[in-house]
Amino acid sequence: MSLYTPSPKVAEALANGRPVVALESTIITHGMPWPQNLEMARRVEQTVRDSGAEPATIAVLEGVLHVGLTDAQLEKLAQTLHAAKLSRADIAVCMSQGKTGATTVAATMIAAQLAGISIFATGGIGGVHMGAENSFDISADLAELSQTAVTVVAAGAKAILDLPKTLEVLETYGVPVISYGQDQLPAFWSREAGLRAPLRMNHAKEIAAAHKMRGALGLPGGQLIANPIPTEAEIPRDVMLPIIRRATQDAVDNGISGKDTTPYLLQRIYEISEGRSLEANIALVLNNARLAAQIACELSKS
Ligand code: PSU
Ligand code: MN
Repeated sequence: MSLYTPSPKVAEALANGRPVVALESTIITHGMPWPQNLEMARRVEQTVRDSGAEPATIAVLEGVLHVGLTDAQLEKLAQTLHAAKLSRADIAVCMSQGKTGATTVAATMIAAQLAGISIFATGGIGGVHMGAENSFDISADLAELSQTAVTVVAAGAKAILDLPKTLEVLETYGVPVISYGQDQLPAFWSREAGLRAPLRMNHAKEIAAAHKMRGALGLPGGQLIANPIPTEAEIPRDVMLPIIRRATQDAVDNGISGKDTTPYLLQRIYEISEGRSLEANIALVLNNARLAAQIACELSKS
């Protein structure tokens, strides 16, 4: 029994050593409203192709772990109302029970590694939530980055999180956090988090070389590439902070916890910002897809 099913295009690219970029699916089912979610997913895939790599959107459909979806599968997933949100803890259960679920950063990394894909583009990773000193809510994405050798291109950690604590945990786990083209850590919708990133690189080639060096050293984890949202699409931090604060308070008032927290906050921020956060979210994902494809191309050169 094969553990995963590659799409015909992904199978061909992998067999020929062509660059492939993994893409997550929680952003499709738990992040954006229909039909913008499908439109975004298609544009992200096209951006990867335009940049010279093959996109592999990952999801579990009726128990089958798909690495690369056909357009019909993508459309069906985008319309699925009750897909499960799959992290490391959930993926095997979903597959063994024949259910449908969308993969988070952690689960997408697991599937990518299984299929031999080294690069993955997403919006923002999960991390340490505000108030984690009481709730203990720390995303499994961080532990995954410490143990699975996939380079993840994101616009930093989602700015709904406690970013200083997220950086500390990543440091403890030995995950390189590399800001792309600037010294500041980006903050998802905003270019600057008000924090210096631990590392900086300016070229896809350097990122690919560092990925290979980790492998050569036998280090198990991945790298986080923090790619700032394009200037013309950003929502400045001083505009976002009160919106994030209000959404966070609403989550507390409504007793939201666990896996529901991230989707709830993103949805509330979308409502409070009157759709502006969604536009920025789409722009940053496309930007990350482009950089991830460039890194994948560099990696496949040697
Ligand atoms: N993007 C969205 N909504 C989400 C996520 C991304 O628009 O829910 C997911 C990502 O897949 C990320 C996950 O890996 O949130 C983190 O959730 P948690 O903190 O529950 O681990
Ligand atoms: Mn959590």
